[in-house]
Amino acid sequence: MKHAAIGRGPRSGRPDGRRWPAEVSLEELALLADTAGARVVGQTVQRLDSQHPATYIGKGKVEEVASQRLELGYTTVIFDDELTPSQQRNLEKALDVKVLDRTALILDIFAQHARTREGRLQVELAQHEYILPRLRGQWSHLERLEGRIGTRGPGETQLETDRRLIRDKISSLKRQIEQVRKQRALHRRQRARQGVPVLSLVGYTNAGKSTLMRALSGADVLVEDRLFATLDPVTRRIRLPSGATALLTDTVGFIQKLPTQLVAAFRATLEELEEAALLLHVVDITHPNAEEQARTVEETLVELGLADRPRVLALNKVDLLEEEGSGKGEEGWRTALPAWARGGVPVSAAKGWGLGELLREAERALAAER
Ligand SMILES: Nc1nc2c(ncn2[C@@H]2O[C@H](COP(=O)(O)OP(=O)(O)OP(=O)(O)O)[C@@H](O)[C@H]2O)c(=O)[nH]1
Ligand SMILES: [Mg+2]
Repeated sequence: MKHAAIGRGPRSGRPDGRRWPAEVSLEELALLADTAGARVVGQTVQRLDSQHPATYIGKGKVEEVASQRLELGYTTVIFDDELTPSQQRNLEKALDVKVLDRTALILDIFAQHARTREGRLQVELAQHEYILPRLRGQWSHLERLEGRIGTRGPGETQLETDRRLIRDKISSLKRQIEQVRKQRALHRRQRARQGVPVLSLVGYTNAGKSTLMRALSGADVLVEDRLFATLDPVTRRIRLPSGATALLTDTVGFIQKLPTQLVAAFRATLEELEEAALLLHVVDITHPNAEEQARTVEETLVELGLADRPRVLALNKVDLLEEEGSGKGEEGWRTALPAWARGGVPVSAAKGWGLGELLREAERALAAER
């Protein structure tokens, strides 16, 4: 599959548009496309004060993209934002290729990667909710959807039948997810009774949460240089420096412009964070947008109602800083840390550096909370 990616300029009216230059966000979209198995053959940005109601980008831009079709040979165009169903339809008509938005792309990645039953249920729900307003009796572009098994009701068109089937499916998925949530809530209460504090790893996708999970607990979790490697939560028992035990959980990473449908769908999983006595916020301190990523995570935590939770900032991948610092050693990169990150604990999950200090800091924060 070949993709062209399109982003909108910084005057986009989105609250995070200022901090995330369109080009940076577009690079991230390219990584997402790569994770989904596509090859990016071209990118373009248009600076607009507001999106075009019918086609998101302006008419001239649509023509420009259409005119590059032969040269680039793209088969799909991905927009770095959420498109309305009618914008998507109009663009597909005008460009005569499949048009996806950021939400559809992330949904696709999640569908490919979710392994556990509840993970799959949550993705399926988000997919069905995404597709419902976009249904128009033609091909539906998330093909995993179990098409038209349709026993058509009296006087129903195929489209109405499809809509009804999808609504039924959504209700059934919601019921199943509700059961999962109840089970999880029960487990949480049981664990809370045991009085073992839960430390939850949170952070931007690819920050190194699973690597840290591995380093701290020995858990054989998946680590990959890829966005959204982890979707299903994992919990392991660890020992704190004082000798006390704690539970450590690893879960799905956050990303800017995380589709609202996914936040809602992943509630059952993200609710695991509710029992966290402490959040270990993992930042890839070597990433050019580390600060924006950290802020996105903080904002997502606020949205999830976790603003008050004590947290420790783990500044991960400092081994890479040391390499860059060409032998100046620890002092070299310590002083190179940006001001916003000064309160954090420098660690290297890959090399096992700073883990003792991180856990000591975690215990201090836990004690202060009590
Ligand atoms: N150099 C270096 N690389 C690291 C370190 N920690 C993690 N990585 C690499 O960063 C990439 C992402 O690591 P993961 O542990 O999968 O990151 P994650 O936060 O769990 O990512 P998602 O589950 O995809 O959200 C992998 O290629 C890791 O090998 C570190 O301390 N140093
Ligand atoms: Mg992970």
